[in-house]
Amino acid sequence: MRYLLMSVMIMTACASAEAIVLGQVDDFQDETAIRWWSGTASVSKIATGGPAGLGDQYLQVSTTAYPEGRQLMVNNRMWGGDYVMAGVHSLEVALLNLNPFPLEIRILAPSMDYGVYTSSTAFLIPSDGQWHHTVFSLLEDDMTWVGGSAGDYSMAMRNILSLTIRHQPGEPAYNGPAIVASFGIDNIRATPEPGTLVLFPLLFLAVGKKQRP
Ligand SMILES: [Ca+2]
Repeated sequence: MRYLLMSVMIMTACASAEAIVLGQVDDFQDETAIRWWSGTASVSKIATGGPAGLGDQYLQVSTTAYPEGRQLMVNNRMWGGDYVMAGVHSLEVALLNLNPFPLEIRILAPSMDYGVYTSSTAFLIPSDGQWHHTVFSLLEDDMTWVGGSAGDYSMAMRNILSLTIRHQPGEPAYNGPAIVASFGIDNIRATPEPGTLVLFPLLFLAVGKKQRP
C-alpha cells in the first residue's frame, strides 16, 4: 500500500521528481510491486511468507537466472523527491536473506546534479531464514558520496531521483559486485530521523499528564 498525500504545493515543488511522503509504505499487498524494477536482477512478487507469515506478500530480487552473476539490486523512481521537505531521514525495510552466505545491504540514492550517495555502513543480513527489520539512516554522517556529479549532501537529499536497495559489501562504492544470489524485501517505509518515533509517544504522554487537573 502506498499512501499518497500530495498537495498542489508539493507537486509544484517537486515537478521534476516524484514526491516522497513521510510514512509512505510499500508492503506489496497490491500493485506496488510493479513499481520496483531492476536492470541486473529479476524482480517478482511472492504470494506468501512475508514477515507476517501466511498471505503476507513480498518482493523477491534474484540474479540466479544470470549464470554470470549480476548486481543484486532493486530500484524505484516513485521513491524520489525532496526528502528534506518531506521530513524523511531514514528508511525501514524488512529483509530476508535467501542464500547460504550473508548479504550486506545498502541504500543507494542518486540525486539530480548533486551526486550519488550510499549507506556508509552496510546492514549485514545473516543466512538464517528469518526476516530482519532494518533501519537505514539517511543522515549526513551515515551517507557517503560515491560518484555521479560533485557531491552536495544537503541539495542531494532535496533532489533524490530514485531509491535503490542493493547488496554492496566492503567500503561504500558506486557499483555492487556481480553475484548469484536472492533476497526478499517487504514493508519499505519512509520514516523520520532514527529514534524520533520512540520520542513521539513519550512526548504525547508528557503533554497529556500536564493537562490533567
Ligand atoms: Ca507484505
